[in-house]
Parts: sequence; structure tokens; C-alpha cells
Amino acid sequence: MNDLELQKVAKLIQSANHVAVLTGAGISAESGMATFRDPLTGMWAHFRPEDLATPDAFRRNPAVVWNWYMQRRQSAIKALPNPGHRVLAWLETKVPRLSLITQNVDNLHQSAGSSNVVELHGSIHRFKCFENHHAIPIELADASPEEPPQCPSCKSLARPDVVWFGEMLPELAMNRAIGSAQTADLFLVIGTSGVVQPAASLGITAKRNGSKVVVINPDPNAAMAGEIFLQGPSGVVLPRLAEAAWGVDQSFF
Ligand code: BV8
Repeated sequence: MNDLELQKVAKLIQSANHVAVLTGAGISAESGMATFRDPLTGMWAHFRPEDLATPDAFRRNPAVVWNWYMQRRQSAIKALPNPGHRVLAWLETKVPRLSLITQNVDNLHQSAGSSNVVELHGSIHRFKCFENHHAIPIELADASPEEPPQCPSCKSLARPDVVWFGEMLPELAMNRAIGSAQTADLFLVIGTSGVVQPAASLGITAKRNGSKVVVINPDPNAAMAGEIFLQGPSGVVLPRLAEAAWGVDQSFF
């Protein structure tokens, strides 16, 4: 990672009034959570995540899709927030306004202490029924890890309360995210391949509205044309950024 670029971002974050952050699966990688780019293993090895995270996949193979989510939920429960999550939670005490928007469904930002997290794609720790979106008690879901239980109200199958491909994002979450992208003076894009819409368009919206956009990712291909790029894992880059901006020791995170 280029130290000059790091110092530049440190100055931007010190002077920012409103910092907006968009995170993807990469920020949870150092917590041991698989990203969508990691090949699936075991019973799902012959599926792609994009093929499992759809209503049609659930209709065709409810038990396979359900079990994938229940396994991911167990991984998320066991996972601990990493220094990247912890720096973002700490940033709430350092900048006048911080908006945290995530594509992740693992709740690790909240576990790290972040408040008002905008969950664009829902949560793996909430469940609803497929046909009528009745809330399903988490105990009922956890009691049936292999196949989806029936909704107590209407008998349709339980599903995770996440946004699948081909489904609309929650209107309130998307409006909050767009509002933040339109008003932030600094927009951090962390741990996302930027292929999933409409989340990926938030960085462009921010740029169009005059925000400085910073991409943090170990993959150089994730860099956005003309934006500041800090190459490296977010669990390393974010503590270094906190140290460069406020002199806090990286081991604090
Ligand atoms: C929508 C569910 C309107 C929960 C997810 C045809 C029909 C319908 C829609 C479409 C269509 N064609 C295109 C679309 C739009 C579609 C889309 O974007 N498709 C893509 C594949 C092209 N979008 C939708 O369908 C959205 N809805 O458009 O509604 C509509 C409705 C009907 C008809 C038309 C339009 C819904 C999108 C939401 C899908 N659900 N999640 C779950 O299972 O998790 S998205 C899913 O993908 C996850 O949320 C995940 O976050 C995301 C993958 O993106 P990333 O987070 O970026 O993760 P990825 O693995 O890709 O990348 C990880 C990155 O981290 C990498 O860059 C890596 O280098 C980096 N990294 C690795 N280690 C680290 C790191 N970075 C930092 N530190 C590290 N240590």
C-alpha cells in the first residue's frame, strides 16, 4: 500500500464532515467468513452463490438453499469482528457523521459496535415465510437446520430475510444509502467486487456528487478509475489509516 495515498486519505478522513462507507463480503473475510468469490465446497460445490441466492433456487431446492444459509448463519455466529469492523465502529466517535452501508448479512458490523447499520441485503439472522413474509421465530428456524420449517401462520416455507438476486432491495435501506452517497464528502468502498447492483452504483453516485471516493481492497482489479486506491486487506489498512489520522496504536483494534 502506497504510504503517500494513505497519508492523503488520513487527511481527508480527519477533515470530513460526513463519511459514508459501503462494505462487501471482503471486510468479513478476516473473520473467517467466505466471500462470494470463494468457491463453494461440500454439498454446494456444484452451485455458484449467484445460483443459490435466488427465489427460483429456493423453489427448486428449498432444503439445499436453506441448509446453505443455516450453515452460513452458524459460521457468522461463531465469527468475531476483525480489526476492520472495529475501526469502522470506532470511527463513529471520531467523525461528525458516519453512515455505514453494508451488503453483508452477517451482523458483524453490529457485533463490532457500529450503530444504524444500513443492511442493503437483509440479515441471515432474521427469517420470514416465502409466500407472505410473515416473521418466523428464530428458534423455529434453528430447530430445523436441514430443511425450512413451515410458517405457523400460513404454512408456507421459511426463508432467510435476505435480498436474493432478482428481488428488490428494501426501499428504506436503499433510500438511506442513496442519501448518504449524495451528501458524504468522503465515500469509502471496502471489500466489495463491485459487481452487484444497485449497491455497486453508490460509489458512482458519491463521485457524481463531489465526494472523494476511496477503494480499499487487496485486489487491484477492484480499484475504480480515477479514485484513491489503498491496496490491502481491510483488517490491515483500516488500523493503519486510524493510526495515520489520529495516532492511535493499530493494536488498539
Ligand atoms: C435488483 C443475498 C431490481 C444475501 C445478495 C437479471 C435479473 C434480475 C436482476 C439482475 C439481472 N441482471 C443483473 C441484475 C441485477 C442483480 C445483479 O447485480 N446481478 C449481478 C450478479 C450482475 N441485482 C439484483 O438482482 C438485486 N436486485 O436488481 O432488483 C430488479 C428486480 C427484478 C428484475 C430486475 C431488477 C439484488 C442484489 C442482491 C443479491 N443478494 N446477497 C446473501 O446470500 O448474502 S448479493 C451478494 O453478493 C452478497 O450480498 C455479497 O455481498 C455480494 C457479492 O458482492 P461482494 O460483497 O462484493 O462480495 P464478493 O465475494 O463478490 O467480493 C469480495 C471482495 O472482497 C473482492 O473484491 C475481494 O478482492 C475482496 N476481499 C477479499 N478479502 C478481503 C477483501 N477486501 C478487503 N479485505 C479483505 N481481507
